[in-house]
Amino acid sequence: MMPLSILQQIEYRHKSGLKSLTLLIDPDKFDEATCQLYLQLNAFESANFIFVGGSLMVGANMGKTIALLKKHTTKPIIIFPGSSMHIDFQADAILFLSLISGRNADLLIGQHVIAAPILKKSNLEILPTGYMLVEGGKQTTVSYISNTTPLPADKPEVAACTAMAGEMLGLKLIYADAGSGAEKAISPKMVSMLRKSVSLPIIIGGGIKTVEKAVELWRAGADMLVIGNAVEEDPTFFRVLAQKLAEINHQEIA
Ligand code: 1GP
Repeated sequence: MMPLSILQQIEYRHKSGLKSLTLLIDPDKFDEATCQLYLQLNAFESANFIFVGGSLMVGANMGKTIALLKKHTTKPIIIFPGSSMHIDFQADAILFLSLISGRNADLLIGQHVIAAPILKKSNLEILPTGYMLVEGGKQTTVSYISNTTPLPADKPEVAACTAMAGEMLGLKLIYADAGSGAEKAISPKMVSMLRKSVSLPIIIGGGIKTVEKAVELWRAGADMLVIGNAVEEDPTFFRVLAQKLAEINHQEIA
């Protein structure tokens, strides 16, 4: 049997009610020592998927980071790009993000046109993703860099309509993000409204710092949670979260 593609894996988990946990690696903050620490703490093996990237990377560390990860884990490595400059052929897949919460044509379609011929020549799996920025209590790097206004946190119906439009346009995943280091994660109310509005897998990230918050979001209907800052601050957090996830998934499939 052919192995499942990454999109098929995400869709399979979504249809089976299996929740997922993704470790976000920021190449600017990742080196050999951090890699060793994460290995000791079993962080890579605790993740279902690994995202690499961010909206602003000051060092040219993408290639080095992916090479290091590839040496130590077989988990799917997915590029989370800030622009068409962040393509690296060593990864397994790339989130082909269209920033559907914004009205910046460059991030809706412009960067994609530049990236398309490069991606066509690569073996990277393309994951067409409707990316929605949601207000998270303070201006995050991504809202500044993208020059877009995030969706209001207290208007879940606007987020729901945006996700619906993304699904109708044929996008395969919806990623709602309060932005890296957000003060407030996306509310369970918004997640549950998204869940009722689309049948696509839903990815949620930004500002998730506690196990309680993560459980709330999974229960509200998120399929995958993306954790970056909280692991950088306390690398043991990821394992604790993964243990909770194992419990939840066991309950779901029992
Ligand atoms: C950011 O969704 C990710 O784009 C993760 O955010 O770093 O706040 O966990 P954090």
